[in-house]
Amino acid sequence: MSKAHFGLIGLGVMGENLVLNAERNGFSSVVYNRTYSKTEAFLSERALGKSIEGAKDLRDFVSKLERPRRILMMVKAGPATDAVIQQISPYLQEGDLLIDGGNSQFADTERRVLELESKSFGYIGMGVSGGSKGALEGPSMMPGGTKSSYKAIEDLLNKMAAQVDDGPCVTYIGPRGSGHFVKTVHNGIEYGIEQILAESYDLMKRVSGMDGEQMADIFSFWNQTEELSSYLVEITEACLRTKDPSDGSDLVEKITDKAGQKGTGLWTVVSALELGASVPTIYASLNGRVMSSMKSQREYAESIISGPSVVDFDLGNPTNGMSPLMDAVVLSTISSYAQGMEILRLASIEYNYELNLPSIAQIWKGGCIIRSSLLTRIQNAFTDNDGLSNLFLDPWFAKQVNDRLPGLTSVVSGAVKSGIPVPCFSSSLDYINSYRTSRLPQNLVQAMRDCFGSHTYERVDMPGSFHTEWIK
Ligand code: NBP
Repeated sequence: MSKAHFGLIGLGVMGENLVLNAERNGFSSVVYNRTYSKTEAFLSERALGKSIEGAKDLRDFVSKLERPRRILMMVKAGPATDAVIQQISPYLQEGDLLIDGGNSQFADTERRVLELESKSFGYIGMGVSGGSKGALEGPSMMPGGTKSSYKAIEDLLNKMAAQVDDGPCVTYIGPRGSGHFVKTVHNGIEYGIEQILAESYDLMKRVSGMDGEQMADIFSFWNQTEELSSYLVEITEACLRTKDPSDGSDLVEKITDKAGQKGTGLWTVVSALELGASVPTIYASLNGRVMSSMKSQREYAESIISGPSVVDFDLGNPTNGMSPLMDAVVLSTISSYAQGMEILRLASIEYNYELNLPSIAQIWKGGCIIRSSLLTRIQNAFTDNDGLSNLFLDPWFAKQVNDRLPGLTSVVSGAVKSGIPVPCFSSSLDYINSYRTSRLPQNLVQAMRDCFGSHTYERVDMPGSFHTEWIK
């Protein structure tokens, strides 16, 4: 019997869909799952009649694969991934390739690449985005590791990935943990955009009194504009149109307002702090989720702490897509992307990842959760100027700020007067206002530091390092 091209470990929602995708693209497969009943169920249902066979144990699994073996692990990140590596390693032979497609922390991947490659196995840490539908129909994939290991799966990944005008949504990202690092930052950007869209919904509902259908119409309008056309805007419209079958009301209003954060958002912010990247929009979205989870405290606080009543301020005419509100969403969304790209730029230098920012923007244009038409502009901005230090310095993005800053400002100011929290809108406004200010008040911070700690300071009018006895 001929051996299979490709092996998959982990029949969760992602693993099942990815292996069906590989098989559809002509790669016969073997699957293994810790709990064998799941393998049996998969083989007798979704995999029935396809070139997919199952294995009861790992010895059987590797024996059914052609050499050098190409094995994709889709298991929970962390200890489960280490456990699978440990269990399969005794059966691997020189040149075999393990691919971790889970949401692993990039530092774990750095460690695993060193360990596995020292045993002459290949190891690829690959971020996968697109959820279950993307996994089946074509995800965006971010593989990192040695180039030779990537070459062994390039054909497979090119066929499995989502396809956009300028190619498949997969490319070699860089060495070691770079693939998982880029996926982490992708998720950080995603956190930001989700919170931005949620803030716009909150304002439409609480300030303008709009219902689900009316709000969905605005998202539909936005989705037809170059600046906001995106998967997340598209699904927000769908969420807002969906009714509770029990009474026909807007289902979203029945959902508890608590959002979890699984790790990648946190890792993005921690990495940004370590790298010295300014990411207030992404941080605000993470904090928004943390604050949302403090439900019982918020309920009690509302009963004892009062705030201003909602004032009637202008969010714009719905027939024009509520332009000030759209301005706020556009500039905040650009801020989220700009901050994510800044993390990648600095990580590329610090970790020697040699990241190609235009290529990363290109592979995010299809298949993944943050796909949007803005990514074509982002790709062009970093192609036109490979030394671009911030997206807002690109002429097209600078014009967006010049045109839309008054709208963002009026929305934040109205929300502040109404006592409505808009953490991503207000952080984005501060980010832009700080970035466009050549003289910030940190001169006074420097004076204080020199006063209490003799930290010294630099002067604007002469070179050198200075200290003053501030308190005589
Ligand atoms: P899960 O993250 O729910 O993982 C389920 C799989 O992990 C099952 O096959 C399970 O086996 C296996 N597993 C666990 Br849990 N512990 C194990 C262990 N100690 N040894 C061996 N296998 C173990 O599945 P998923 O949602 O398909 O996600 C898979 C990976 O892809 C994760 O890292 C996830 O973060 C990432 N990811 C998910 C999405 C998404 O939209 N869901 C998107 C992108 C990336 P069992 O059946 O025996 O319990």
